[in-house]
Amino acid sequence: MEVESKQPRLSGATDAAELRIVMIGKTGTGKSATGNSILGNREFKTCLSGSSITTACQLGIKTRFNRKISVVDTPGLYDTGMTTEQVTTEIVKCITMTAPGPHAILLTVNVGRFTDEEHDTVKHFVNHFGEGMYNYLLVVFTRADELVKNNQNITDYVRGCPQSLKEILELCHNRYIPYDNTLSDSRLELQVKDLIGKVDEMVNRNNGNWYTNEMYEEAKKLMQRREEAVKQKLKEEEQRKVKHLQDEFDKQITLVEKKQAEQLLVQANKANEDRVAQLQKQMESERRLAQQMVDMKKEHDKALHAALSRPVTVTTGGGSRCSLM
Ligand SMILES: Nc1nc2c(ncn2[C@@H]2O[C@H](COP(=O)(O)OP(=O)(O)OP(=O)(O)O)[C@@H](O)[C@H]2O)c(=O)[nH]1
Ligand SMILES: [Mg+2]
Repeated sequence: MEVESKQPRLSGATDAAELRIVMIGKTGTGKSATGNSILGNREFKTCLSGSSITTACQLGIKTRFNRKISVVDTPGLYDTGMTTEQVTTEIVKCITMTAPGPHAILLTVNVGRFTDEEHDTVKHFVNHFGEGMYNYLLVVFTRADELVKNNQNITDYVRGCPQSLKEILELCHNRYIPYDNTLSDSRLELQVKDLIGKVDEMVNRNNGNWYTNEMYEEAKKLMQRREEAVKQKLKEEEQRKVKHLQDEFDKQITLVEKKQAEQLLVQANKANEDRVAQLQKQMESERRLAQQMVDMKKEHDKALHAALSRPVTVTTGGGSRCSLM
């Protein structure tokens, strides 16, 4: 994705007096209002409604406190009516709009409940801008007036804030500032000076360096590599699932085939047994028949023998009888 902007760019002057700031955060957390207070005029549109007002990056430049201050206001994430991808494409423009890069990335967070969406917002930016962005991050706790109303101070608030927020604060070296956009002009100006002081401390810590386009390109490559790795992992998982299903299917088929073969064997055995029984029956009846014939032959022979052994009496003409032996 090529980073480009139709907005006017800074001349590229990078003297110490210059300060380039990018506002990021969830929708409605006060990015535009805070950007306006830093510039000291109503450069960006803000609104009371919960839905997103800022839909495109906008650059405001003002010379204030002897500094050339440029602020890029960005669209918020969530409740924007735009997809996260669309918002990200737009937000990425903030880097070229602050060319050669922003000294500070101000993350606005409303004091109060730090939601999962707020946490995801930060993670989303870190995914796109890389872990290196923490070096340039300052958390601006907007709606600090509510802390005052609740007799709370920022230290207590941070001490009691969710672990996910504490982790973010730790990663950006505990750089945060309470911020009240409802203050009167004079007090607002003092607050802006405090904020700029914090930003300057951060710039010093970064040896005067700023977040650069190269860092972004590096983060983009890293993200692409991560996405590729995730895609590859998903693909491998999918292939593993398909293979597992195929193996299961083959196993079932083998089982069915084995069962069928067993059934056929049982049937064949049964048919064999029937056939053997039938043959045995047939052989038995044939044996009985043969026995009968033997018996009959015996009877016949016996009768013949008896007949032959009886003396034959022949009556002669004289009335005498003689026996033939
Ligand atoms: N009470 C109070 N209200 C604030 C403060 N900061 C901002 N607001 C209000 O919160 C609302 C949202 O502020 P915006 O500056 O428009 O918020 P945003 O982050 O730019 O919102 P999107 O452009 O929609 O992403 C507005 O009504 C502001 O007046 C603050 O410190 N205290
Ligand atoms: Mg806005």
